[in-house]
Amino acid sequence: MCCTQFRYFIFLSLVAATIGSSEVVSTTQTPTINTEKRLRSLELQVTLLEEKLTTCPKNDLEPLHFLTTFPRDCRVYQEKGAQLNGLYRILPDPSQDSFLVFCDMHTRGGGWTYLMNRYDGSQNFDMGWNEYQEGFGNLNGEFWLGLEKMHRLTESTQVSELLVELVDWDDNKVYALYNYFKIGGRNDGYRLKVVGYSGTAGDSLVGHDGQKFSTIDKDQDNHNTTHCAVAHHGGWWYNNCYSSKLTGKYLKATGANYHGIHWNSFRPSSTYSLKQVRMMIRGRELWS
Ligand SMILES: [Ca+2]
Repeated sequence: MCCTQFRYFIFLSLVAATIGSSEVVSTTQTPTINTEKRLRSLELQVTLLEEKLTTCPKNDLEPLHFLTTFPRDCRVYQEKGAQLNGLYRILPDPSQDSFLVFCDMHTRGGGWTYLMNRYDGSQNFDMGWNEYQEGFGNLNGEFWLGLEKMHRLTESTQVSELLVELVDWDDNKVYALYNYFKIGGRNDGYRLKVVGYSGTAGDSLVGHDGQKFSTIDKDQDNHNTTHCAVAHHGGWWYNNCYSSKLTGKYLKATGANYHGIHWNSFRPSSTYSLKQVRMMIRGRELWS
């Protein structure tokens, strides 16, 4: 079914939802349970149709800006009933443009927005500042979402938790969960704020707490004599230099010292490079 038809269905669903709302107002002062169910069902249908629309070519999506709003993040989509992993259009900040993200609706309760994903080495991560700022790769494959979007995502909620999932070449799977994660703005060098570790991977990220982001063409690390991103590959919140680095070269288990994908508390060897890594966040309000 083509995108135009989906748009038409969305329009009809919105009209139906509007009619349902009018009935609530005109027939009773307090909505009945059936009316609420009907509205929720229509809302879900609209959400699912919007989800299918995200697979349309970008040019075909532009006219959809007439839609008043998109959910803030993947967690809100999940609350509206979305159950499928895949691409969703979100709007963390209504004063700026919406954008696509990959949502995971199953892992550890679901509602996760991916920040990065690597599993086969198909995407080069030896990128400069502009690329790390704006994002690169394929959202349905390997990618880096981009520092600006990470900032907007973590600014839009009071609290974001971060989940890091790691797999080594023996297929051992571990995770690190942080109950507070935030990325500062452009003028603050996309500074990392991360605390509250739990999990099975060991904590190799809190040592980077408070650091600005560095790339091969921008040294904002804490090492006086080394440009860490040049020495070790991949942009990261380098300190002096790192205890984790998920943007290194994809080396298939072993390679040159300190060049690979590392999470030291999981696989400490400086020559060992991980097989699969991904980072995802989930927003929540302080009172939830
Ligand atoms: Ca330096």
